[in-house]
Amino acid sequence: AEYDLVVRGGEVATGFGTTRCDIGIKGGRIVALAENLADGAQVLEAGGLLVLPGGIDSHCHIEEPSRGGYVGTAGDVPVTVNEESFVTASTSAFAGGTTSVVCFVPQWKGEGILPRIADYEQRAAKGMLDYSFHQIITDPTEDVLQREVPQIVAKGIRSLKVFLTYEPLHLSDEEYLKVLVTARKNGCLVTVHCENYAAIKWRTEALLAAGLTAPKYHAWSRPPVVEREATHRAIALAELVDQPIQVFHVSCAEAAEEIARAQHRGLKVWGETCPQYLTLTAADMDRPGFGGAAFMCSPSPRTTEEHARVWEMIRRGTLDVVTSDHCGFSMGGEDGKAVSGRDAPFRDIPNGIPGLAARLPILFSEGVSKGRITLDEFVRLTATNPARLMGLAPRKGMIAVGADADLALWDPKKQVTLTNALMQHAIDYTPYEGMQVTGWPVATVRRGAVVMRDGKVQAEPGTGQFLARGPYDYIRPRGVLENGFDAAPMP
Ligand code: DUC
Ligand code: ZN
Ligand code: ZN
Ligand code: ZN
Repeated sequence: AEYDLVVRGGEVATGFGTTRCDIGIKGGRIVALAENLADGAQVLEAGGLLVLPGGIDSHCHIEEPSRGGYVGTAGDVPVTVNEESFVTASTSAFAGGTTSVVCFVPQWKGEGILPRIADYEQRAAKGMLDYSFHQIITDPTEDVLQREVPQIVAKGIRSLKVFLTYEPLHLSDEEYLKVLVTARKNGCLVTVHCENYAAIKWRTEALLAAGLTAPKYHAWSRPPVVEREATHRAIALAELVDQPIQVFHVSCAEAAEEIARAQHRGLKVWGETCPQYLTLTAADMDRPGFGGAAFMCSPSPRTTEEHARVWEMIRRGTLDVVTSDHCGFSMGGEDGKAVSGRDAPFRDIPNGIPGLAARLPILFSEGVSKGRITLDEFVRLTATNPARLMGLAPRKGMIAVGADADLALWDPKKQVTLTNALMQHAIDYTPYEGMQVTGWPVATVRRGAVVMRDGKVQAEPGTGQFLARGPYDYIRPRGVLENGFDAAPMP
């Protein structure tokens, strides 16, 4: 046969508009887009279905080793590894129509980055998803910045991730500036978790001193103002250095407005949000006992009024990427949410929720099915834009001749009630249990292989590929410098 696989008769949402055609696939790539293609060795009938680029989830925490990573407590915390492995994450992602991820390599204070990356490369290679990495920087020593960062860039890692909060992870302004300068010199994007460390610490201590320790006080410890302030500061320092950044997981309009202002001034600043900031609220954390921990992530879920404002920021294009920030901790067991006990104060409960499989169905249902965004916008938010911003395009994130044949076949009418079983992840719950969605992935194709059909995932562990990223235009500095003085000259 001329093709290994033909996807026939679907409504194809390419990332640049929608058209009805067949897709011819050979050697893992798309080689033809036309009507009435000849048969392939294998045929997927897509009549009545949408055909989308496989989802790109450019922000997820998978099998991430950490030392007290996502709790607010200082001091000696045992080393744990995120229980979502690359194999379970791949299964979950394929079940939800996602085919590539960008996940995180940690750095522990007092150590370099190269030893961790060697470990993490081995872990990731065991999965089925295609993957790239963001390198977290928590200890920007001269050796890390001058010697190690150029080496990870040479490996094809083009994004550095920094935290402006979390006890063992946060950077001072001085440290953040150093990372921005290093990124500029080496041609990397900087991604930023924007919340004010000192403000959250002060409020948390006051809450705990007042006996307000239940999960719902997590939201009280970090209101929108701490996110807005850190977003403003992250942008201002990036402007000073002339370094492109992406602000991660924007939860509220006032933070998004900082991004909009920066974009209006022509800065290379992008904003991401996640389904939790469109569907979950602080009230979800307000339930008896430990139950509220299931919804605890940072930034905190807000209110239904805020959801509408975040949608508006998506509609305006201020927020142009939607990721899961998948960071799962099981409710049961001893290493998950209850690592410090089931009556631990909110400060000691790990932050993060699982969402790899739920991301596309929730955004499609809340967005396209409910008429808030178009199908085209949905594809750009979940695949095309993240692929372009992360330097994975045109290989990933679009349906085009020459691109990898990564596809999600989507039934736009199918009504599904979300359950944990449907998520097919390693975590023992989903925060979206019982949510009704309209629209569901019925098949997933990764580089031409049908890896999911009707919910059944079939892929050999170890078949995921590392996606090396070269230099790319998106993240080139603007060349606009205060006083015309280049304090961070590029080689
Ligand atoms: N927020 C979370 O909720 N989990 C992981 C890291 C983060 O920033
Ligand atoms: Zn974060
Ligand atoms: Zn401001
Ligand atoms: Zn995250």
